[in-house]
Order: sequence, then C-alpha cells, then structure tokens
Amino acid sequence: NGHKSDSRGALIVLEGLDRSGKTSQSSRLISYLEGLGHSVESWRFPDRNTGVGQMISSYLTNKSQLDDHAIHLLFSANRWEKRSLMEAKLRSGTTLIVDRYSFSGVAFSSAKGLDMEWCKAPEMGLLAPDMVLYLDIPPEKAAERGGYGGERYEQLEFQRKVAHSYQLLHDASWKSIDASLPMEDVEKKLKEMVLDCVTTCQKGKALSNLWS
Ligand code: Z5A
Repeated sequence: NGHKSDSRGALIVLEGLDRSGKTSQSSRLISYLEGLGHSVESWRFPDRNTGVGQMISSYLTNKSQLDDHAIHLLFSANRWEKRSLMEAKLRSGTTLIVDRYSFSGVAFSSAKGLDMEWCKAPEMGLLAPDMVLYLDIPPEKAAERGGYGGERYEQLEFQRKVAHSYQLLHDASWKSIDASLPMEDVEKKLKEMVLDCVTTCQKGKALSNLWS
C-alpha cells in the first residue's frame, strides 16, 4: 500500500561470476544514487570483517580446509549476522547495493554437488531482494579479465558449473544484463533499472523473506 510511512530503501543485489564486474558497477551505482540525493550504502558478502567472515576468508585463500556443508553454513551465518542491521537500514530509508548474496551461496555450493534445496534451506527467512541484477558473462570471457587470483573458486571449469547453477535460480525479481559489453554500457542499463526499483520502494512496498 502506498502510505508514506511504508517508504523504505531498496534491497538491490548484484550477482554474477567472478570478474563479471560486480564491484566496479556497484561503486558506479552508489555514486549515481548519491548524486540524485538518495541515502545509499555499499554492502558485500562475504563480509570478511566479522568473526565468521574471517573463517570464510581463510577458507577462500586456502589457509584452512572445511567440509563443503560447513562452509556453506558459514556463508549463510555471515548473512544472518547482518540481517537485523540490513532491515533497520532499509526501514530507515537507506538503499543497499549488495555485492553477492544468498544466490552466490546456493550457486557456488550446488556447483560442488550439494543438493540445491538443502543449500537454500538456511537462507530462508533472510530478506528477499527487491531486485537481483545478474551480470551475465560467459565464463571464458570473464577468465580473460585481469586473470584470476589464487582464491579457491577462481578456476574456469568450476565457474562453468556456477553459471549453470545460477541459471536454475532466476525468478521474476531477476534482471539479466549482458556483462561482456563495455563498462559504460552496462552502467547505463543498470542505472535505469535501479532507479525504477528505488522509486517503487520509496512509494511503499512490503519487505518479504527469501524462499518462503
Ligand atoms: N561465495 C560463496 O561461495 N558463497 C557465498 O555465499 C558468497 C560468496 C557470498 C569470494 O567472493 C568468493 O566467495 C566468490 C564466491 C564465493 N568466489 N568466486 N569466484 P568475492 O566477492 O570476494 O569475490 P568476487 O565476487 O569473485 O569479486 P571480484 O573478483 O572482485 O569480481 P567482480 O567484482 O565481479 O569484478 P570487478 O572487480 O568489478 O572486475 C573484475 C575485472 O574486470 C577488473 O579488472 C575490471 O576492471 C574488469 N571489468 C569489469 N567490468 C568490465 C567490462 N564491462 N569490460 C571490461 N572489463 C571489465
């Protein structure tokens, strides 16, 4: 309903393979929305600053080993640690541009062979994004960009499996953007989509939970 008291910030998630341009586009969106006078913050998962985040970081840099299920639950816990702050920010009118979220959690773990429904379960009850912007790029093309670093998942064969898992997660809140286009072209498309979403949430749109 369109009461002014229901006005809130938008929860906008960027998803895509490694090197698809999420970080670059996220900072451009922030500047754009700030320039228009909106209250906006840049978030990312994993949030490596929390205790759980440090365990994840050590796993990603191959400094520690963990069972696939255990690391999956840590990624999820890392989002749960931030859920109440996320809700408070949104309700206070701040839009959040989030670099990776539950969809990364499910796509990466199911690419390892874990059951997709099992992967979704711990994400249920986290806030559902108002919009998921999927930066769509062929894994081969992404691999050409600046080269992969040494982190655990940065291998072409694995990224192919992740791309497949992502395809199974698309729903009505997803918008796919051709991320192999030049940065400015991607930026232009994203700006239009984001502004539309921010306006809708400002007018008042109920918050909902993921996969419920
Ligand atoms: N993971 C998980 O398993 N479970 C979970 O629940 C979550 C994550 C949340 C770490 O994530 C890993 O954790 C990640 C998924 C897994 N593993 N992988 N792969 P992260 O967020 O720390 O790392 P990342 O997302 O892979 O970040 P990234 O390497 O920084 O990629 P990016 O943000 O998408 O791209 P970028 O930094 O903006 O750009 C990459 C390069 O391409 C850079 O040199 C740019 O200048 C260039 N670029 C960008 N756009 C373009 C265009 N349009 N044209 C040409 N060149 C471009």
